[in-house]
Amino acid sequence: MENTVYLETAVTLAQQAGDIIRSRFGGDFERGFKSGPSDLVTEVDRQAEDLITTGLRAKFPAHTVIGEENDSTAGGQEPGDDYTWYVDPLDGTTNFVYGIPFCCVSIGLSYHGRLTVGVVYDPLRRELFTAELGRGTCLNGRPVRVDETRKYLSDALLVTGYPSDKNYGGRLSGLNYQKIIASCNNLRALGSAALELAYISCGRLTGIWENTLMSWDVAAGSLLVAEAGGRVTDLAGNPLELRRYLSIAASNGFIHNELLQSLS
Ligand code: 2AM
Ligand code: CA
Repeated sequence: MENTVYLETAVTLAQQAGDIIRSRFGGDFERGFKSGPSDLVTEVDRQAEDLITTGLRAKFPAHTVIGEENDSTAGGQEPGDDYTWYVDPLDGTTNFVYGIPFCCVSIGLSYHGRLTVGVVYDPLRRELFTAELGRGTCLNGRPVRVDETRKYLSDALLVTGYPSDKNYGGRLSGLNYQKIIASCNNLRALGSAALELAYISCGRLTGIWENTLMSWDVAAGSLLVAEAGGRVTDLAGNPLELRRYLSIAASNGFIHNELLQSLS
């Protein structure tokens, strides 16, 4: 019951932040760099995050709020004992800056380290993905499931991404892309991990892996996948831990072991 209040708040704030993103998409905005020239941030990221974190802190003052652009510990902050919010105000910033319409707002909530609420909102298509622990995943209010027709990696449409923080690019070198591409149906890199996870939850994509993401990139999306009947682990097959530079594999479940094997 209480989770419903949290979900409703997250939905309202995600939609308000999404309104800002939609109104600024394709226009002029101030931009800057974080770890280097590929690691972009804009005034829109900051405005959207301020709106969400201010709204969450006003409504739930005892909760911890971890946001991408105000993260004083660079993702190293420990989750609060009780409720911790993970906010990515604009996931897919590079797409946004280049005018590619694939980005979203992502808001997740954990309680004692367990994800309980997830919201991913694509403001450009007005697609709202929501999940509550134990109550399934919805797209614009209608229940969705992962793709249960593709049972083998050879049928799977996979997606991955590349770190914009070049210090972590070395993590890609252990992967045999040729082997992975040969073993699946095809591979995409769409540029927003949160929205890619949402696409797995409604069956548009079959599986994802990445190995340099932050908690706010995956918190909401991983609950969407799990609640839609899919499976989420790290690349070693262990339960996902929301920490900095995490690795993630998420899928419809059927292909999961094959996916992990092809990445090892
Ligand atoms: P962003 O758009 O908010 O930066 C692309 O594959 C995905 O990786 C996007 O979700 C992107 O989030 C994320 N990403 C890229 N570089 C990152 C970094 N240095 N830290 C955390 N997430 C990153
Ligand atoms: Ca992000």
